[in-house]
Amino acid sequence: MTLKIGVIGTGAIGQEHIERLHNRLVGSTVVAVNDINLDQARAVAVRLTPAARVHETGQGVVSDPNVDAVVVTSWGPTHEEFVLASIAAGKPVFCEKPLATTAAACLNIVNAEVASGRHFVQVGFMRRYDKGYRLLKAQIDNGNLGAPLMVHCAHRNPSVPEVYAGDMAITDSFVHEIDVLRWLLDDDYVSAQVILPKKTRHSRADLDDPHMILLETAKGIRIDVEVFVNCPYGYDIQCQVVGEDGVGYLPEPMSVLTRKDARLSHEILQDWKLRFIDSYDVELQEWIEAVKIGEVWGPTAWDGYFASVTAEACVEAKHSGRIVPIKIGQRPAFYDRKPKRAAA
Ligand code: NAI
Ligand code: ISE
Repeated sequence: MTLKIGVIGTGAIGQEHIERLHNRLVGSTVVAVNDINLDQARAVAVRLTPAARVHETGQGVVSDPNVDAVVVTSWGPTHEEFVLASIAAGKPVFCEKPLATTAAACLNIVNAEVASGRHFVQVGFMRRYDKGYRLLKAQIDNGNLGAPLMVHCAHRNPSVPEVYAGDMAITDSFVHEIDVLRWLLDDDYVSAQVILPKKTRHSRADLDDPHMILLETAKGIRIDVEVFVNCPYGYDIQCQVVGEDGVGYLPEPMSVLTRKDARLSHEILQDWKLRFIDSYDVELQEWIEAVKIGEVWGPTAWDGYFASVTAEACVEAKHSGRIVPIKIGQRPAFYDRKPKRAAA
């Protein structure tokens, strides 16, 4: 069976996902698309998936009887509406991160999914599918590093688009570390603190950049993350786990070492598209396979909610200058289940 997918949002990652879902991965085809910028949606359809129907609205994609499952790749503030509509229509939905832009909106999704009695939602936290993070997690889980004590990370982007505003360094970028470190350490967060170092001259006037974010986990592990989104040299994701017995490093992306012009050098990637290309492929291939057997085993709506609560605490910490406690209610038993194939 070929899974027929409708995609809402044909911008940067929408185009990437349409291309992989339609042309590269096995067992899926894109049959419907929409973007609020209809001209763009039409142009993307012509280029990548000519037979797809271009809908005037995202809701049209969700209710299209030809669509088996929905992929949401529109801007964050639109996610809640399209994910709730997919749940109401009884269709599995893969939603890019963040699940929604407020914790309250994420909770609405959690509540709707729990009330539906079925697991419909997967959030696009693709780092859980990255080979490097998986190898690092194996080192932690098999005890080779001893008990983790500290984690040092960096999340560097060379630049950000105009729509990137306000506290998106936390809610849109750092949200990846929030999710992947919780998964890596199998731990929850209890407090957040944010420090603003001297601002870079490369940043727009309305953005704070960089940020230093400190998290404390329930087990007492201390995490520091530098988020620097106008880092001129490139896209660079670093993670170092310091354990009682050893230190584990996230592997660098593979690249050829060259000797040229009196230099030894490695290429540095310039964006997330190439840095995580394999992770997106694995993430969506596993999602296709899960959906086909009526399952969802990737990051859940609860994980999306947890990330959003943590991000909100970080935003409060940034603006208040205080250490903010992170309090999350009891996880519904609905999310305790062990999926048939717990991939991530
Ligand atoms: P983008 O701005 O390139 O594309 C978003 C598209 O959504 C635009 O074409 C816009 O016109 C469309 N859109 C906005 N409102 C809409 C509505 N009501 N209905 C239909 N379409 C609408 O942004 P980008 O970079 O593609 O990001 C999209 C989402 O994907 C964001 O949530 C972002 O955080 C996430 N993302 C995830 C990445 C990852 O590594 N997992 C990487 C990049 C983005
Ligand atoms: C972007 O939206 C992504 O999700 C990328 O993975 C992240 O590195 C970048 O900072 C975000 O803006």
